[in-house]
Amino acid sequence: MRKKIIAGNWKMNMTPSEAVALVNELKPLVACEDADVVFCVPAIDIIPAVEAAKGSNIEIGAENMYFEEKGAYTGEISPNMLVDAGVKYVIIGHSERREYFAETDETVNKKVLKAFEHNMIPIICCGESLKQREQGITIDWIRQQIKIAFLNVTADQAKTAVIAYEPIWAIGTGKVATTEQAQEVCAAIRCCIGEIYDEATAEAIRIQYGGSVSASSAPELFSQPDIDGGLVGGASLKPDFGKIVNWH
Ligand code: G2H
Repeated sequence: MRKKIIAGNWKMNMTPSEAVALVNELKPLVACEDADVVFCVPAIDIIPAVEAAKGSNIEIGAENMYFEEKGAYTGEISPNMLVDAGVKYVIIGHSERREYFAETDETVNKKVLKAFEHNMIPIICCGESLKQREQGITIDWIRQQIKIAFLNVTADQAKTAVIAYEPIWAIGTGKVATTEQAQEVCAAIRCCIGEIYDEATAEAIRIQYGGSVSASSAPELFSQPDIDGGLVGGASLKPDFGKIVNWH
């Protein structure tokens, strides 16, 4: 039985003082024993958010990370910096990073390997555009993203990973994929992991749905056999996030 994982992705929102206020506001609302609750926050909010979340069930995650250890990479954040700040989860390859910051399947793979090397859990994003969905190549596209993201990742590492399926056309648009569409792709992802590794790895890995998840859409989505929770953007900044975490 896989434990659900509900993660907020704050994106580029919240100053450090706003972050502290939001963690304090949401802390009692997201209390929950049967799901892992993660707030992925902007880099500058990590340290105050970790401090504010102390004593609660909230884990603080990062929204991105560089794949080198240290050096002349102006503006980047290293894995060690995140670990030292108290980060356990890191989002890798969100479609906004792929679109605006030129991330590729190859850089995603490098970051995934680096996250595991530092004992962090990557939340690995994949998803198709509207054009790809209309062309009928969604599953092929996602399978390719997954195969490259997991190159050289061991089965033991893969078992602990989180994959977030986020159809790009559903991100921040208010258009949620239908439950059937989300379940179909999440099942295909699990099948692909089974082909790369084995049945036990496919059964262990957690797969989230992301894209305009709300308190009203969460219960049906999260009840699907292959959907193990959600990566939540806009709604993770509001008290509604408590309802999403406690969806059942
Ligand atoms: C998709 C999601 C969080 P939203 O990007 O990763 O954001 O819920 O606002 O669509």
